[in-house]
Amino acid sequence: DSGDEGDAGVAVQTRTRTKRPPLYKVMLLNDDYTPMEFVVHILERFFGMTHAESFEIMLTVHKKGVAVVGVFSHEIAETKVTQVMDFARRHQHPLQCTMEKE
Ligand code: NFA
Repeated sequence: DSGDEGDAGVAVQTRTRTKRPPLYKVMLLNDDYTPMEFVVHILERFFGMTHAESFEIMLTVHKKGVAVVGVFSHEIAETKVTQVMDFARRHQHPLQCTMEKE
C-alpha cells in the first residue's frame, strides 16, 4: 500500500471472516429386522449414551423411522457411520446409519 498519496505507505488490514466448519447429523434408520437390544447396544458403545438414553432414542427410531443420534465434524461423523455400519454388517443386521450436513 504505497500509492501516490493518502496511505503514506501503510498496509491496511482487511477484515477476515472466520467460518466455522460445517457440522453433520448422524442418523439411524429403522428396519424390521435389527433387534431392539442391538440398536441400544450400538448407541451405548459408539455414542456414549446411557442405557436409558439409548433405549429412548432406539424407540424414537422404531416409531418415527429415523432419529438424529449425534452432531459432529465431518471426520468424526464419517467415523461413527463406518463404525456402526461395520458392526451391524459383522452381526448380519440390516441397520443403516447415515450422515447429513446440518
Ligand atoms: N424395528 C426394529 C424391531 O422391531 C428395531 C429397530 C429400532 C431397528 C431402531 C432399527 C432401528 N426389531
